[in-house]
Amino acid sequence: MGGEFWHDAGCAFHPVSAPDYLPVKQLRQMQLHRLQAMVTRAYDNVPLYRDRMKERGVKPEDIQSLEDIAKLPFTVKTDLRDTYPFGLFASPMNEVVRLHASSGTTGKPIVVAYTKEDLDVWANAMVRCFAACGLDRGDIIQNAYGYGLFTGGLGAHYGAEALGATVIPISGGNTDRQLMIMKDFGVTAICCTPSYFIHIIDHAQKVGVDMKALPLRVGVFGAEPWTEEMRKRVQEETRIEAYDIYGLSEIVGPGVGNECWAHGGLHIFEDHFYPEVVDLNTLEPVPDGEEGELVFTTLSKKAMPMIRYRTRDITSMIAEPCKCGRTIRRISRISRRSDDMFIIRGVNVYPSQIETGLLSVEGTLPHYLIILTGDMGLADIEVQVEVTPEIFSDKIGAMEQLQKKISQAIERIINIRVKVRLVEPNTIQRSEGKAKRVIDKRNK
Ligand code: DLL
Repeated sequence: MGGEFWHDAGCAFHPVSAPDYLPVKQLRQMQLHRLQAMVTRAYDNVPLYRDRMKERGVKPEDIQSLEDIAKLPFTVKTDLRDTYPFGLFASPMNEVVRLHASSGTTGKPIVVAYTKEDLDVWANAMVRCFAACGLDRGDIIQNAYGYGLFTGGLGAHYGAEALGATVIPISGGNTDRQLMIMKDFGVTAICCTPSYFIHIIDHAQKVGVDMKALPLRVGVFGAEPWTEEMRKRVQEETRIEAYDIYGLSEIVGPGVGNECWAHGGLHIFEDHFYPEVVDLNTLEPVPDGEEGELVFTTLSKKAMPMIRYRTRDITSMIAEPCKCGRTIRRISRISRRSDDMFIIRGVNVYPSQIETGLLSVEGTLPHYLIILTGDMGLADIEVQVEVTPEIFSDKIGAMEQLQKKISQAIERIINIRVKVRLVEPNTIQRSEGKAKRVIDKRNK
């Protein structure tokens, strides 16, 4: 990746990142103190937490070690819905300075709250993300995450400012203007969803902007799953080093974790967000290296503490120390959510597996849509894939061959045959934020 060089040159260390490198013993002590204070606060101020803890016969003073976290009840998304809008707040409204909400596909959104101190914690975590991406003062960061109720825009914005970089609050969309500003302002880093960046690359090709001629050198991509194959494509088409950033509204927004130059998983800013990985069925902790559901407990948040929040994201904890020297733990890249999964002829399938198969075939584009039809138990799956204009206008033979190759590549991964349909360029809807990859038309 070439990152090692400038790390050695000392550029990647930012003073705000000091907690990333704490001796582990000290880090654990800090986490325990913060956990105890947070649990007390949650118990005293949030009826849902108090009732759940009483049901389990746990009191705040029972938390004497980090392992005691297992005594605490889990929290799930429906708890936020059921207490809509402000039922999980632990601070009085006159201390809440910001609200965000996640759109959600059905019904009411979930609402999250921040005190002034919470915003500082968030900015701190985001500075550490940017520093891990090798960014600093002097960088010009184009922030194309959506501004508004979504946490991406403002989260990255205040982090970039706190870093001392120059931030361009462009938000998502208007790709022509994105490219113009990128070129004219000498942008060195872009923040957006990976799917939107792919769209930017496509558009640049169409309008004759040479991405490789731009000073753009870092991409901070997250808010949706993306694959190593996608990283390869992005890095081939541009001069960008692509970093994975992870987060979720319930915990803070972007900035819960980030890759460093070693690109070997995401470091979790665990002095603020305590991670556990639990078995999907038993909810018991799994050993390092084993996959399970990621669970977070916030350690510093005042307005809306989260106790053992079940993210639905699937990952594993990486036990080995990172080459970068950070002592905060890493999780493996999040390629899927437990609720993303669909079952086709008895086989569990995740959209990211389809992406991996598809992009392993040369000549494909990362524009695809998975369409599920039929009855729940006997569903059919069709993958629509956009092809380049050259291939599309070519003889039928080339199309057929490509179709077969893609179908075989996907089958090698998921062990079942899927129908692949090649579609004309620009027919699959582009996203400015999170891409929609699956259309579920199954009879329920
Ligand atoms: O997506 C916050 C965010 C903004 C993260 C910008 C990164 C960059 P939500 O809208 O609440 O918050 O969605 C959170 O998105 O539980 C994951 O399923 C997914 N997700 C976020 N980052 C990644 C990532 C923001 N790097 C949900 N890889 C999470 C895979 C991701 N999935």
